[in-house]
Amino acid sequence: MNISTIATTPFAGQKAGTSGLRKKVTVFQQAHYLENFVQSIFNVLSTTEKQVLVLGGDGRYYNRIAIQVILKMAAANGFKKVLVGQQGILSTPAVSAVIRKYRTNGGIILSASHNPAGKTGDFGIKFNNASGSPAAEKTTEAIYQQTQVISEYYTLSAEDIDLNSLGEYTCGEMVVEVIDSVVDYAELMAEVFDFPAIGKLVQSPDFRFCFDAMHAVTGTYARRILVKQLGAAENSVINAVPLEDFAGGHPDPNLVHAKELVAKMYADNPLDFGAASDGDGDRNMIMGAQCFVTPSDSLAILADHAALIPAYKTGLAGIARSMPTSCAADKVAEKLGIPSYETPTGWKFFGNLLDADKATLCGEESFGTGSNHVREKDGLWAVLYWLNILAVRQLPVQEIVNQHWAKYGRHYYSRHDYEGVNSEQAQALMQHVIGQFDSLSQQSFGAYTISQCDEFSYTDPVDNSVSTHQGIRLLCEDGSRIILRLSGTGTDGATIRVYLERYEVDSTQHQQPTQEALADLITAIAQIAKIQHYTGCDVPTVIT
Ligand code: G16
Repeated sequence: MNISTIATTPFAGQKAGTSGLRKKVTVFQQAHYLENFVQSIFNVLSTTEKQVLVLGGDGRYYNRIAIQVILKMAAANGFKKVLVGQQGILSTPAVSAVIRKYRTNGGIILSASHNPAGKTGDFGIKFNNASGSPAAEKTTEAIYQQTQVISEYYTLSAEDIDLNSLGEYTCGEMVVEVIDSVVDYAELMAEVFDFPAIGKLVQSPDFRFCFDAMHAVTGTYARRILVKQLGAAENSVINAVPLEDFAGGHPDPNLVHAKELVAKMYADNPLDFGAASDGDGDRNMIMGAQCFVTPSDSLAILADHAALIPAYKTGLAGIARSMPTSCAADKVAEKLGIPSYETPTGWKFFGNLLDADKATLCGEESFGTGSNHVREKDGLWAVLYWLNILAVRQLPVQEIVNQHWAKYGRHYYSRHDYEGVNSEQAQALMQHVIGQFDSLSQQSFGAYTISQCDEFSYTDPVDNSVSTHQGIRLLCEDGSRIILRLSGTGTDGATIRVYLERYEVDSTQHQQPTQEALADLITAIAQIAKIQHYTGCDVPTVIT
C-alpha cells in the first residue's frame, strides 16, 4: 500500500462541544485541519477497535470531500472495512442503527446538525462508539489531548471512491462498501412500530399531515418510509430534497425556523399533524392543528403511551431526561413505578443508561427524543411514534395533550436563547449569577421563593464518572425552575440559554399562553442575571 506519513502541527481549539467538533467550513478547509482531528480519533482507538467503521453525514457542503479524506486515512490506519452511506448520506440515527446492526467498532458522523450549511456555513465531525452512542467525555477528552500533541497523520494515495453506486470497492487493502442509506434504518422502524396501523392512518383522506424535511437529510428517509413504505401522499413530505446548503435555510425544527410548516399548522384550515426534523435527522418537532407540543411534553406523552407501541408494550425500564428538560416525564415515570434519570445536556450522557438497560426512553428539551432502539436521538422515530399513537387513539393532538395535562398536571415550559453574545460577556453573566448564590436563597420574586441555587453536577450511575459545571439551577419552593447554560454547539460567539419551568396542577389553569404563565420567572431572571446589561438584548433571539 502506498501509505504516506504527513508531518503536521496542532491546531488550537479542536475540542468537542456538546456534540462533536463544529466549526465553520472555512476552518475545516485549512490544510491538515480535518486530517489532524481524524488522526486524533484513530490514535485513541486500539488495534482491535480499528477494524470496521461506519461513515456518513447529513449531505451538507464538504461532506463528500471529507468522506474521501477519511476513507484514505482509515485505510492507511489499518481499518479492514468501512461502510459508507450512498452519496455519503447517513442520518445520525441511521449511523447508530448501522453500527449496531453490523456490530462495527464505531462510526464517524459528518454533521453540524441544525447549524446552517454551505460554503460559508458550518461543518462538524463526531465519533460514535461500538454501541452506536456518541463518544463519552473521557474519549472526547482523549481525542482532544491527541489534537494538541499531533505531529503526523497517515493517508493513502488512491483514487476517490464512487459514492453514487452501491457495492464493494477497495481503497488500498481496505474494503469500502457503499450501502443504501435508508434500508437498515427503515427495517428497524418497521420492527419498532405498528406499520399497518400507521399506514392506514396516513392513507386515510380524513387525516391530513405534513412532514418538513427542511431540505436536509430526512428528506431521503421520509420519502422512502412515509411515502413509499407507508403509502402517504407524495406532497405530505415537503422540502424533501437534501441540498448541500439546506436551501440557505436553518434546519432547526422549531417554531422560528420551520416557518413553512408552522404556517400550515396555524392556518384557518390547519392540518391534523405536522412534524419537522433537522439537518442530520436526530431532532423532531411535533405539532397538531393550531398547537405545538413542547419536546418535554412530547417525551412524557410518548412514555405514557408506551403500551401502545409494539417495541415498548412490555414496559419501560426507566426514563431519562437532560437536566434543563421539564420534569413532565418524571411524573409519568412515577406513575409507572419506574426510575427517572436527570443527566447533563448532551445525548452522550444517555449512552450508559441505555446500555445498562436502566432507561428505555430518553429526551431533551432541545427537540430530541429517542429510545434504546439506537444510541442517538431520532427525529423520524419520534414522528412515527406520534403517528402510531394517533392511529390507535384516533384523537386530535391537542386533545391528547390536554388529557395528559389533566392526568399529570402541566409543566409550563419555555427556552429563551440569546445568540451571538460576546463570549466574555456571556461568561461574566454566568459568574454574576453564581456570585449571588448565597444571597438568592430564600429571596422571593413575585410569587416565587428560591429555595436552592447550584451548578448541576452529575455522577453517572453506571461508571461513576463525574461531570461538573453542567448549568446553573435556581430552584423554587413550588418546584418551578430557572436554568442557565451556555450552549456547546454554536460557532459564532456565545449563546446563553435560559430555561423556564412552572408546574400547574389545576386543570382550570392549563390554557394560559406559555409566556404569560411564565412572566414572573422571566422578569425574575432578567433582574437576577442582568440579561440586558450583559447581552445588550432587550428580548431573546429565539423563544421556543
Ligand atoms: C446537540 C446534542 C444534544 C443537545 C443539543 C443542544 O444536539 O446532541 O444533546 O441537547 O446539542 O446543545 P447546546 O444547548 O449545548 O447547544 P444536535 O442536534 O445539535 O446534535
